[in-house]
Amino acid sequence: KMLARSVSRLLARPSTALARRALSSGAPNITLRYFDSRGRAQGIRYALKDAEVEFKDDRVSLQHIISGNWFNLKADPSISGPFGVLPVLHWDDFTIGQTEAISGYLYHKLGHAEGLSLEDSAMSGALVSCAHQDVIVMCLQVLNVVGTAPDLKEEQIGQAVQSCTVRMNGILPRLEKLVGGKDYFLKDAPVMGDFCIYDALDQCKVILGDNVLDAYPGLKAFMERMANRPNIAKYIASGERPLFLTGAPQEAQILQKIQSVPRL
Ligand SMILES: N[C@@H](CCC(=O)N[C@@H](CS)C(=O)NCC(=O)O)C(=O)O
Repeated sequence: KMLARSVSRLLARPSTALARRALSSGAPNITLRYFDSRGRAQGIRYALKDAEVEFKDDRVSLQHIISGNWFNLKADPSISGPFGVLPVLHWDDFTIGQTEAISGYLYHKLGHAEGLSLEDSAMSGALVSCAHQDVIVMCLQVLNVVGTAPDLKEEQIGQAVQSCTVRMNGILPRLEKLVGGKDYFLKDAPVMGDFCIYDALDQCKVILGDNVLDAYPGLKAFMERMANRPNIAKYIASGERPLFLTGAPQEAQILQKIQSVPRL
């Protein structure tokens, strides 16, 4: 009898402990840390904002980069995470670095996997990868090239823009086909892949101009649908979203240069 009682007490323990934890913990404590720019973090910010999840949008200011103090912050793993680079996500006691891993983690934490197969989840990961590796990194590179060589000739800037255009001409028809006539890429609500593609194409529009999606009606409708989601629209209208794509102090001038060169 005693054995039976202690077994049942033992079995009861986890559920009581879980219930207690659920009652006392309430909302998770979430911090997303990045620089004060869109860069690699904006798709993640959109996903959190869209889900109305409370989180601290901790942005390391441009001042820390200009003064060199970033290197002190970088040396502290509680700030720069396990890889010493940003973005970093803290979810309660768990800390994770690397954009795509953060995106994958949030895909599960925010319930995006609901109703989707393992294959769909792989596709969301592929969209996240395309957004960051193929589109955003390339956009940031154009800004870097033009920004770090101040006396670049107009023709060289034109070439950088042109090679970005050529790469995008390879990517956009594929994305158009993948979104097809659907509201979102994978289901009737956006998942991490949608948030990251939305941001990547938005960053691309800043570099190549608003008309870059003109030949792609499916993507154009997708972009509008994302921008009109109530929590995203509210977030953009609030002015809380970082103004710039990079941490470059002269980004406004760099963009002006890029926009003023004649297109090849
Ligand atoms: N593979 C990493 C790259 C992260 C990365 O390079 N982050 C940059 C900002 S976009 C950074 O932290 N730069 C500062 C440094 O390297 O010290 C990821 O995808 O998260």
